[in-house]
Amino acid sequence: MHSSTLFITLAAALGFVSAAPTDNIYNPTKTYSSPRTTHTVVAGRGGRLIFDPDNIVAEVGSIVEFHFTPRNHSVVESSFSNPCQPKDANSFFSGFFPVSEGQSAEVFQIEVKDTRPIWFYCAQNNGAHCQSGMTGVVNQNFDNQAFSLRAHKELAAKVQGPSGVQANIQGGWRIPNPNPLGGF
Ligand SMILES: [Cu+2]
Repeated sequence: MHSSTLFITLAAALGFVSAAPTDNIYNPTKTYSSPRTTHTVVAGRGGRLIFDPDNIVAEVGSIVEFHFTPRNHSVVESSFSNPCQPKDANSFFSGFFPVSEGQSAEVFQIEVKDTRPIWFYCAQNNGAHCQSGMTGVVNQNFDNQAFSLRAHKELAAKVQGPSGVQANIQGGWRIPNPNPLGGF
């Protein structure tokens, strides 16, 4: 064992130093050592009940940024097998974005924290958006078609009753659109 490592190990064992804080909280004001990739998703593009794209491949550490076009869309994290409902109490929720034309002044960003699939839907019940096709996934398991986005959409189409929402906006960052002139 290297002597400095031994010292740290001994010091830690004796309570002289605490474990280094883990940096797993996104801080937009912080400078990261490498640029973060941002994947843009448009909710309701062309007036359709879709996320475009709805099947996203994103590396760990990248950002998925949702933009919202007319109607009153949202995005909520769900699970493969229980579409149109939040996965759990910690599932991200963007809130709703009433938009009459163009796109929302704010966007909702989430961070891809690991390689597991992230399922999501729009919780707008006026028009049954989730059941009508507003579902999507980040990092689908392409090796197992039993858990494909297509299979998820088939499950979602069968959901009876309203889609679930969260009580609060959470699990991401609702911020002014960083590229308002991007257009769609
Ligand atoms: Cu919607």
